[in-house]
Amino acid sequence: MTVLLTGFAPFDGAAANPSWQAASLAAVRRTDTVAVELPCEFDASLPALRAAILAHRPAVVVCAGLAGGREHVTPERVAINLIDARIPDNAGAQPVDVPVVEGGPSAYFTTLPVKAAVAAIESAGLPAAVSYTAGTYVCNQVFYGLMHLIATEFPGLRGGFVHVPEEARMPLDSIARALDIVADTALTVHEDVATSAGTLH
Ligand code: PCA
Repeated sequence: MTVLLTGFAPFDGAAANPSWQAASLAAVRRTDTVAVELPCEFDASLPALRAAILAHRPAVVVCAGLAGGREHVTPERVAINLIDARIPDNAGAQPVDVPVVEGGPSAYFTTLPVKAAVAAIESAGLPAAVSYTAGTYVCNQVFYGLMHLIATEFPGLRGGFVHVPEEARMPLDSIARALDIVADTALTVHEDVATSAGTLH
């Protein structure tokens, strides 16, 4: 397998998580991709991700998560070494102001070509934007943990994170197509495009 796609289990009382539904849909449509569901639990998420990387030895890892309220598919650029959980995870843990990795760097940048991915998703007629925050919950933890695994154990692996909208805002089929495009872009574009995708606040 060349690509590992992950999505999350439902959390916060929801019945489903479109990140997992779309990741599994994208994987069945591709011949080079395996999809793995990660638990929405601070203690279990990164061991599950590491086990999946060891089991499948992918060239590219794209982790996806739900960002309720976002209207775009948003490839994330920056992972921060901070957990500040606003709600408990699925195991009841709610860590506040702790690092993802004790002693790790403050942040990591994605190694996915996020601007090229956004351009390609838009070319397919779907809304996309680069995001500069993955939050401070399990998604950012997994994103940071993935980049730390790449930095310390899996050099050469390309990886990053994509937040996706709720199904009410974007059909699962479209979310799956967007993840498919992110995977293809990661496999084919080795240097990101230099156009601006920055924000002003
Ligand atoms: N979204 C949450 C965690 C799991 C998910 O799909 C987040 O953005 O942190």
